[in-house]
Amino acid sequence: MGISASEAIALENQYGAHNYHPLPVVLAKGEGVHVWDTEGKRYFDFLSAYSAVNQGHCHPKIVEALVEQSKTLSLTSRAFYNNKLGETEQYMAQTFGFDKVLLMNSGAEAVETALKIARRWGYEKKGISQDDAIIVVCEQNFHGRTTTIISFSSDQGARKGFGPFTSGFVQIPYNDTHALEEVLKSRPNVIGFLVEPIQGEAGVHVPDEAYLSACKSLCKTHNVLFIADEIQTGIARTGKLLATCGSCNCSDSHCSATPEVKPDVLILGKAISGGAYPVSAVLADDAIMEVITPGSHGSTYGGNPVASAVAIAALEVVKNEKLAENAFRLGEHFRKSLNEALGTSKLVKQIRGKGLLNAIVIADHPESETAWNLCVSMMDRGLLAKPTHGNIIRFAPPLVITKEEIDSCIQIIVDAFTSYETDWAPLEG
Ligand code: IF1
Repeated sequence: MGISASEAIALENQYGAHNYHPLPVVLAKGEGVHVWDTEGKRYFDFLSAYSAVNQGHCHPKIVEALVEQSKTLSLTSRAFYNNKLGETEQYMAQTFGFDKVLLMNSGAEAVETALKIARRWGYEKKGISQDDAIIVVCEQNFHGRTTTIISFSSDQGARKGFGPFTSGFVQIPYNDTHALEEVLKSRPNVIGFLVEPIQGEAGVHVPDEAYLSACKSLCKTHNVLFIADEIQTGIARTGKLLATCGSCNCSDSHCSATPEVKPDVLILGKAISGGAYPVSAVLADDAIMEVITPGSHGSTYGGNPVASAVAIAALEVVKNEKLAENAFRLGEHFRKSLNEALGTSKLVKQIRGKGLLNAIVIADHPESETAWNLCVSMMDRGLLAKPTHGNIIRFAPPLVITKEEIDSCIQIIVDAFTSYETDWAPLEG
């Protein structure tokens, strides 16, 4: 018998920094779309570790790659070549349609890497004077938690007390091509536009259909790099291999691969390794990636043999199990079913999303406990989801979920909302 839930929570409380406020559940096992707590209760996981476990928990093919490579050669550093990195770089470059790949570990590291590449490109290729480069970002962005990245965050909770901040960033409203055009016209030193194809953390904000292609063409007109952060939206989450789905080579029949939306710089993370090992990547063509020269960037673990083996296995699962097509089909079904069942509920302000990245906006104040209480109620019924920004509940199951399983989950969600609504009133003010 392992540690009890209360013991696990007490230990984290005493010995761990308090940088999260988890739901009161202690998980001990994961398999596919399910996780089990320390008492053996089973849940549907509707967070997927923030879309890192798209392939399902502990996917056997990914675990096998992790174990076998770990027993053979785990870490060499890049001071020497190894027999796994080159084939992984080739596999990723060809899968996503770019010349070059730079492997890192966390998503934030990959974002930082992309910013450095963009800045150096701005000085060496666009001719901006040193240290004058500007990168445009969107309000309500989430790109990670390093000091430079929070320097351009609009979330005071992520910034407070962490200054001084890095300069060289300008914020514009999301989903506003006019705002982007204005800043590109007025600021000649802009060298990049960093954007999430869907703003995940902000609450699953899906932009207008033409937004990304309009941004791409504005960037082209003004010789600015279009930098897509697909750390959360990538790897089949939104129903296509990439939410930008430029000239990628995915086999999905519905993929409207439109080359004009191909980013100049693509940032991946999370599900690129299926939740088994931290892997992130920056992809770009030679004319951009060649600004990176020996000694100008690196990482102890970046692109190590285990990361390489796990990433290939994880991407193979996405392709072989047609996860993008499943996400597309079941995402449509999920939103349609919830709208039919909860569209008139007083509790629901909006149901939105793309593929299996969805959210319900609760018709209550962000300061209210309603979203949290609904998540506790769903937890009691066997489904784990978490609120973001107070009144928005994100629903993002592993993409291996079946129609039968998602129908069971829809029932759990509807039951929780329906029973909660009977004696609920919105927070005053
Ligand atoms: C937390 C959020 C999600 C990301 C995008 C970069 C990163 C993330 C679009 C950085 C990471 C994670 C981080 C985690 C919670 C989670 C999250 F709520 F914070 F924003 F998913 F929405 N770009 N997102 O979503 O990647 O360095 O974490 O590997 O920090 O609480 P990372």
